[in-house]
Amino acid sequence: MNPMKSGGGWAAVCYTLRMAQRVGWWRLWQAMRSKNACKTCALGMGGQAGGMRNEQGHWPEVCKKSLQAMVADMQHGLRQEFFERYAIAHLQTLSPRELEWCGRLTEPLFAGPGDMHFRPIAWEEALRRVSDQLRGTQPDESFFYCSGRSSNEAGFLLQLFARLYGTNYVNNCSFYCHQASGVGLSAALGTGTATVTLDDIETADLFFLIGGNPASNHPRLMRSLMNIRRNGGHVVVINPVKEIGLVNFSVPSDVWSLLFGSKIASLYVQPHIGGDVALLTGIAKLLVESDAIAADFIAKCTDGFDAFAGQVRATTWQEIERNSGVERATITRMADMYAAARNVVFGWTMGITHHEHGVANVRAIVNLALLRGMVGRRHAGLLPIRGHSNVQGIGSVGVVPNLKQHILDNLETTLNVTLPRTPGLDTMACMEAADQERVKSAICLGGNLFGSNPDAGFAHRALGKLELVTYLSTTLNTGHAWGRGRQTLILPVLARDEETQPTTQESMFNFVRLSDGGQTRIHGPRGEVELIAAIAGQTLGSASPIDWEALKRHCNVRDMIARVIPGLEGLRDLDRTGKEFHIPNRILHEPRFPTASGKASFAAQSMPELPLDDDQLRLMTVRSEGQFNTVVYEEQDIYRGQDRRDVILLNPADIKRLGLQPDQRVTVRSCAGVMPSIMVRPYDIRAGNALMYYPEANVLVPRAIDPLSKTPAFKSVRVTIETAAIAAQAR
Ligand SMILES: Nc1nc2c(c(=O)[nH]1)N[C@H]1C(S)=C(S)[C@@H](COP(=O)(O)OP(=O)(O)OC[C@H]3O[C@@H](n4cnc5c(=O)[nH]c(N)nc54)[C@H](O)[C@@H]3O)O[C@H]1N2
Ligand SMILES: Nc1nc2c(c(=O)[nH]1)N[C@H]1C(S)=C(S)[C@@H](COP(=O)(O)OP(=O)(O)OC[C@H]3O[C@@H](n4cnc5c(=O)[nH]c(N)nc54)[C@H](O)[C@@H]3O)O[C@H]1N2
Ligand SMILES: [Mo]
Repeated sequence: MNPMKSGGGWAAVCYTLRMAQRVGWWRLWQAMRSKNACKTCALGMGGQAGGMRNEQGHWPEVCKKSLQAMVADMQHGLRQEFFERYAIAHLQTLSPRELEWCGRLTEPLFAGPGDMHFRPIAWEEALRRVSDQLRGTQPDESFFYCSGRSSNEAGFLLQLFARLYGTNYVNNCSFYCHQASGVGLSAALGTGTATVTLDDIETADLFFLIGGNPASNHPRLMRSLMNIRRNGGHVVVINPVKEIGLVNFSVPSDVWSLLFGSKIASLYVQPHIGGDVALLTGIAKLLVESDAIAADFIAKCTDGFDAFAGQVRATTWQEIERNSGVERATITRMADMYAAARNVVFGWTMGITHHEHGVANVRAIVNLALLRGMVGRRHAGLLPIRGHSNVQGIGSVGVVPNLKQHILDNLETTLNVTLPRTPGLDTMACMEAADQERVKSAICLGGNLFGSNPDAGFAHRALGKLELVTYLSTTLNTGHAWGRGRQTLILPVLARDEETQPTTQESMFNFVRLSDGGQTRIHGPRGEVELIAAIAGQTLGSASPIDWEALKRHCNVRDMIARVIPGLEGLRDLDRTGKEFHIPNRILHEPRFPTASGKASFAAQSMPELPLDDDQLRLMTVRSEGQFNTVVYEEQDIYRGQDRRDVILLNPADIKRLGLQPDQRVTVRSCAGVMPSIMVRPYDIRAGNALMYYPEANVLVPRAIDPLSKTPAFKSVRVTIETAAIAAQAR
């Protein structure tokens, strides 16, 4: 089947066969079947129901990314000779893909100032180096970053350690991801996560999919979208790019769909990058002006409607069409579909959050949902489609700069300790503090802070000023090569399905999963919890009010979480009962909202001004099908038909207007950086906009952030394109 006609399908099946060949069929089958939450996106597969099973119990649910992640973890261990042979300068020449496939990290590694190579050191020395650094500096001279793949137990322990050590400089990758969703939803509804369950989605008759590409990034959500269409419902896609898998997708676990493909989008609308507020305001305007609104619900359950409606009425069609790039006729079609639907779910991803107006985008979605009473009942609601498999859990257990007051109080009374009250710092603020030499060390639990950061040149410089950067990682990544401090430590850790004790994770539907762990595949790495407890014990010493040895046992950590984090009480008996659970009071099936007034709020949003000069384009930086964030598994992007990553995708009209040719090499420039030798490729993207691949394109992304969520505008970079001819003219 031509991959350009349909996403998923045979390509995914063939890939699975190839991967199985690589590590052995039986080993891979066993690994995929084990009772562990899936490691990739936050849809929440696996756990006690057994691998490859979703929250509705459907089997087999498998996607390429979960296989890739599994196969990468099943690699051989890196040998000592590797680091003797290859200098850091050599590691810097390797691509993210090459680094990932070097093998698993097995020994602690260290590089000091002037060292040309990482060298293996003993665990004892490694632990001593971290604790000496922390003991020799003030608490607010260190920050703690956590990615979203670690367990609840590890995340909780990391933030507990940081706070007992004395700092609130604790954050997670959500600041570069869905923070705008958390901030926007909390302000509007009093809760920052999904209001729906997986069942609600499939019983909806209209799904708005805004700014996301789940065909590649959340493939198992595609079954739900397919089911909505099969039941006679509709899917409206809002995306500047025509993502082929959102037009037609072959769900590999469904025979009919695999053979013939499934239509996904009923209507595909391509606004300008950043044009969503305008587009959604247009839909709201039509509904308000034709009175197609849930007047009763609005009167009883919401506030702020009048100001919102006033602003929407006052906004002109000219402004809406110019700002969104979408014609009134199309917006009218969308409004008609919305008005005709009974149960509507709104799902969104990074196309919404990666903007300086990310929170405004989220509030615009909530406004639209409230207009027709689509929040606070079954079969309808709001779904921020989360990224990392446990990013939501990491936030729930407190890996955030500013803990909620009641959690802070609980921690203090339960543990009989006093915790710092100084304001915490978000991720970008920590990076800026590093650059200004206000902090001296960083501890990173997973992730790749260098690779995920905007302005790669800045990230390299800022991390380079730190006295010590400590990474707890499973495999090598560009951060180890380019995100080094004056001294750098890499501590190898186990993946969740290798842990000797169970761990827990939380899905985007607020469902807490228990992962059994598994057998040691590889000798050397340590469990994350064990390691954090060891560092904490050694740093805080015998004066610490906490028995860190006891906390090396995961069940003791779960018990502590259950005592201090409201909603996670179910963790206490989880080991005994195996009973996974929904966190209470998050799914909103009743029109009562956990705000002070019990009501949900509308908030008028002004349309962001996004000016472009004639020779400029607006660039989004996105994922390909063959990567998971900064980890690139394959160079090609089969869905977008690209065989390489050093490309810029442009509308054919822009290629012509700018006097370019397909496959021509150009230089792409922004205010943050320059990327030479990038290949021009035509693509179905709204004219005036461009697409490049993250993480490479982070060279071009400036550090501008949304003031409310502190999230960088990864999807909105003003760039110009230079050809050799232009460069010669300039000379
Ligand atoms: N295979 C794979 N799966 C993943 C990941 C991965 O890297 N690889 N990463 C995980 C993580 S951490 C996350 S956060 C998610 C990310 O999942 P997505 O958000 O789907 O990922 P992105 O590639 O960032 O793509 C965003 C989509 O938004 C569109 N877009 C860009 N700008 C705009 C805009 O202004 N408006 C609108 N309406 N759309 C826009 C793009 O065209 C693109 O289709 O995926 C998770 N799952
Ligand atoms: N330009 C641009 N930049 C972006 C984005 C974008 O769309 N465009 N997206 C942003 C988003 S949404 C996100 S979430 C961030 C991602 O930012 P991060 O979460 O910081 O980065 P990842 O690439 O997911 O981290 C991968 C590394 O985690 C380690 N790892 C894997 N499994 C485990 C484990 O079980 N335990 C531990 N301790 N380590 C493990 C491996 O060493 C691997 O190399 O990037 C952001 N940056
Ligand atoms: Mo993310």
